[in-house]
Amino acid sequence: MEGALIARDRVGVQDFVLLDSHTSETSFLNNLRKRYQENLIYTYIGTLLVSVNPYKELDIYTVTQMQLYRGVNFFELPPHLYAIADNAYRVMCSEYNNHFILISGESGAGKTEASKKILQYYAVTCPTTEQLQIVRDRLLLSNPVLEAFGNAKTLRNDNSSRFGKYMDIQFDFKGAPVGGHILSYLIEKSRVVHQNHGERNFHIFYQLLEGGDKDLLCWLGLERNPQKYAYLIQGRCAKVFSINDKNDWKIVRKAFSIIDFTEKDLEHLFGIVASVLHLGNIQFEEDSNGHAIIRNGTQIKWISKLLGVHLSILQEALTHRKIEARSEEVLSPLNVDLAFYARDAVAKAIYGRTFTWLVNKINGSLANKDSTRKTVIGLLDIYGFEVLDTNSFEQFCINYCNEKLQQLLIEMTLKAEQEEYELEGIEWEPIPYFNNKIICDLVEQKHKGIISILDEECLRPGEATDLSFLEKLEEKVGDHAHFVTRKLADQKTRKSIDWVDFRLLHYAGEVTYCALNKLFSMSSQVATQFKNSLMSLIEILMSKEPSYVRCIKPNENKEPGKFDDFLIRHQVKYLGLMEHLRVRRAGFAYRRKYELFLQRYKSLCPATWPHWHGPAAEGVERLIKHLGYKPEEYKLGRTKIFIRFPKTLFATEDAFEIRKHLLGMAALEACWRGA
Ligand code: AOV
Ligand code: MG
Repeated sequence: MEGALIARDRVGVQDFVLLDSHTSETSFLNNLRKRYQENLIYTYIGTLLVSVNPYKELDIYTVTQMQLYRGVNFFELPPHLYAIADNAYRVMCSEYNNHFILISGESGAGKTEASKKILQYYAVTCPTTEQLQIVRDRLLLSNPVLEAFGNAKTLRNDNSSRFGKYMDIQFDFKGAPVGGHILSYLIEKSRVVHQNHGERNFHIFYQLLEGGDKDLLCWLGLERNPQKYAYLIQGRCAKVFSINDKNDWKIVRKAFSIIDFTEKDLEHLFGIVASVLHLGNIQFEEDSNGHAIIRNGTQIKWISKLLGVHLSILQEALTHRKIEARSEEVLSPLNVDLAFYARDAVAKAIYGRTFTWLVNKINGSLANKDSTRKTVIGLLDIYGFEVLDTNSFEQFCINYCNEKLQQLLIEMTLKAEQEEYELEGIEWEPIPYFNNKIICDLVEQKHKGIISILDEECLRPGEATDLSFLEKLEEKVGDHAHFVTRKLADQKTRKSIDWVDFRLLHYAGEVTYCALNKLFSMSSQVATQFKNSLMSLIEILMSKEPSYVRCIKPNENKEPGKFDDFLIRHQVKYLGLMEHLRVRRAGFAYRRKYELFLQRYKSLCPATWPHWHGPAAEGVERLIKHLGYKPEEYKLGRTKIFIRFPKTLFATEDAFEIRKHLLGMAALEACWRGA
C-alpha cells in the first residue's frame, strides 16, 4: 500500500479522474508534469487520451507492446494510444458499428505521429491473410507518399502536415483490414512558391534532388543542388539536420511501387515536380512596350517537354491574360509584375491538382471492390492550429478547421453528455464550459459570416479592394465579441493592429490575419468549398462512435524533456480539458440501452436467462441486483442504465466471458446478437 502511494507520488495518476477531489488546474498540471518526467506521456481523462509530445524515441511502440494491449480491458494497462485503438476496434467487432478517432492539438503536438502509430497497431494486430497483406502494406505506405507531397518543415514542426487528412480503414466481418479511403483537405499551395524564413517547400522537391539517380535528374533537366532553385531557397534552410532526404526518397520510391504506380505514372509525376522547379526559375523582362517577355528560353523548353505542352501555349499563358470583350476572348499582354504572379499561379495550380490526383490514385489502390458490408475506423489528422508572424488565407482556413473540430468535440462530449443526463432524467449539476460555436458562426454563417462576405467581395472583381472588404466586415460583424479591426481595436483591446488587418479571437488564441489582397488572390469560392467539405466531414464523423486523443506540445523548441508550464497550461485551458474532467468525474463512464445491456448479460442471472418476457428496464434491475451492484455504482435512466465506474462494468464483462466459455461461445454470441 505504502509502495503504491510512493509510486503514485512519483509518477502521478494514470487517469485524471482519480486525482483528489476539487481538482485545480495546478494539480492537473502537476500530474501531467510528473508523468512526463518519467516518460509517461499518456494519461486518461476517462476514455479520452491526453498525450504530451516526448520529442524523443520511447520504447513503447514495439510489437510486444502492441500484443500486450490486444483484447485487454481499457484500464488494466498504462494509458496508451494502443488502448484507444484496441477499444475502438473491439467495440466495432462486437457491435458491428463504425468508429472514428479524432486526434487534435496544435501544430507540432504529435497528431500525425499518433495517427501513424494507430495505423501500425491495426496493421500488426488485426487478423490478416496472405491475400490481404498487400492491402495492409498499401495502407501503411500511403503515409510516406502523402507526407512527401503534403508535409514540409515549418518553424513549429520539421514534418508539418500542410493538408488535412481523414482516412477510413475498412474491416470485414472477421475484423481484417480489407481496404481504405482517404479524404484530403485544402493543401497549402502558397508554400510551392513562397516559404517564410526558416521553412521549406514540400519534402518531395528536396528528396528528388538528394535521392534521385543521375539519369533521372538528367532526364528532368535538374541539378542536384537545391540552391539552384528559386522555389526552394526562400526560407534559407534547404538542408535540415533532422531530415534525411536521401533516405526518405528511397522509402517513397519503394512505397510508390507497392501502391501500384507504374513507371509511366512516375515519369509524369516527377516531370510535374521538376516543371514546378523550372517554373520558379523563369525570369521576365520588359520589352520596348513595357510588356513582359521571358528572359531565357531554357526553363520553358524543359517545362514544355516534361508537361507535353506546346512551347507557344506556355509562353502565352505566362505573359498574357485572356479577357472577354463583347463576348470575344482577347489576349492582353501582362507587365512584368503580373507575369511573375501568373507564373506562381500556374505553379500552385499544377501542384494542387497533382496532389489531388495522387490522393485519387492511392484511393484506387486501397479500394476494396467486394460489396459485402464493412465496418470502418476513421482516423482524422489535420493541420494543427497555428499563429505565424504573417497569417494569410491559408492560416485562416487551418484555424477555422481546428475551430470546427473543437466544436464537434464539444457537441459530442460536453454538450451531448449533459443533455443526455437531462433527457434520461438523471439528476445533474450542469458544468459550465466555453462553447466556441459563436466563433464558428462568425466565420461560416450564411450572409453574415466572414466567408460569405469574402465571397460577395470576390464577385466584384475590379471594384472590391482589401479596404472595401474590411469595411464590409466592420459593418456586418464589427460588434462581434471575437472580431477586431484597427477601427475597433481601441475599444476592444489595446494591442496595436494595422489598417489592413483583422483579428479573430479563436478558441486557442488571438490571430491577426493580414495581407488581405492575398485573400482576394485566391480564386473565389475556395473558402466556401472548404467550408462545405468540412461540413460533410463533420456529418461523416457524427454518424460514427468517437474516440479522442488530445495532443499537447510541451515547448516551442522541439526539445525532449522540457515541460513549459505556461505553454501547457494554455493548451489545457483552451482544449477544455478541465471541463472535460469535471463532466467525467460527475458523470458516468458507461451507458447502454436497457435492451442491449440485457441482451448481452442476461445469461448471468437465473431470472433473465434464457428468456425475459417483461420490460427490459425491469430485467436489467433484476440482473444488476443479482450481480450485487451497489447504489452508488449506477443510475437508471428512462431508457438506459448508467454505470459510474469502469471497474463495475469490467467485473460484469469478466463474468460474461467466463459464462461464455462455460456455455459454449457460439451459442452465446448468437444469442446476444439477437440471432
Ligand atoms: P503534428 O502533426 O501535431 O503537427 P507531429 O506528429 O508531426 O505533429 O509531431 C512533430 C514531431 O514531434 C515529430 O516529427 C516527432 O519528432 C515528434 N513526436 C511526436 N510524437 C512523438 C512520439 N510519440 N514519440 C516520439 N516523437 C514524437 V502539424 O502536422 O504541424 O499540426 O500541421
Ligand atoms: Mg501533422
